[in-house]
Amino acid sequence: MAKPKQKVVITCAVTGAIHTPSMSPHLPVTADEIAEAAIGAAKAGAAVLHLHARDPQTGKPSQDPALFKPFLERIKNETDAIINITTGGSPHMTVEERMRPATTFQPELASLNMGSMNFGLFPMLDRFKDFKYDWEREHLENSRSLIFRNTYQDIESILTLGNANGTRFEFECYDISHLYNLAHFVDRGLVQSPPFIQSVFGILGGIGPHPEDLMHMKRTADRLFGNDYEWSILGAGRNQMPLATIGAAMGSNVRVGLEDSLWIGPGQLAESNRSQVERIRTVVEALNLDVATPDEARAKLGLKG
Ligand code: KMH
Ligand code: ZN
Repeated sequence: MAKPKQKVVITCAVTGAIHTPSMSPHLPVTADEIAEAAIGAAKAGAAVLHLHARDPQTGKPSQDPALFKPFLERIKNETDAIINITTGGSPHMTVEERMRPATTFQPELASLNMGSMNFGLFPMLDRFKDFKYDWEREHLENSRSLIFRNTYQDIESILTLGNANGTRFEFECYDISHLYNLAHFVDRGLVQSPPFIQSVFGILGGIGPHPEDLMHMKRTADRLFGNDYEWSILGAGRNQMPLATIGAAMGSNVRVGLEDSLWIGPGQLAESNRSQVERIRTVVEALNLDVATPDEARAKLGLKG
């Protein structure tokens, strides 16, 4: 009998807190723009929508729940996609600030960053020179001296919040040590199986984007978690599509979206989140794999629904 085809969960990270409005006219900023981008991504095949909010006037990242509410309502009304709310916010924010929207809305899924690290955004200053708002340049410049703080206590606070609310996690692992941190929390019984591991490649401060880096992450995850984890690949910037393609061919789920890359091809800005979802969907189907529906993704990730 033919083996059932693997169902690949596509996550779309719609706007994030890394890129700034002057970098691309296509980056969603207002609640309507975020809702439309998310709904378009879901229609194209994204089962999971990873969501941040921004100040509608300046595009500055914000964790104010009042800014999440209008787009969450629209997305819930118009799609069946899984809502994944950030607890990473921006590396410039305190952990208390970062937890506010997940505390308020108790989503099915929330991100959880698995270690403290340098988070170097300043190399983008080589490419982007003209900024409409002062905060955009400061956001990149200040990354020379900030730590993206995720202490054991911070991680435990977010895990405790999720466990109380039935929220499960997209465990963002930017380096090998983050997998060991996750294994530590699994051993302590604070993480339910299977953990959904979002392995992040190509952020300055984390593991690089070479295929050998991807292999090392996978081998380490296999050794620590056996078959009992769901793996997903996130490549930053130009690494997005190549690494998602390698990962999908090796059995991973994939994440795309303008949070992680503004591009659809060399030197070519993506005009929408949807276009990146469509591109990776084509790749997944060309690999003779199926794209998971939201309900199939819920079953794979063990979500509350
Ligand atoms: N921008 C990604 C590399 C979060 O929201 O928790 C990391 C991220 C963090 O998605
Ligand atoms: Zn994010």
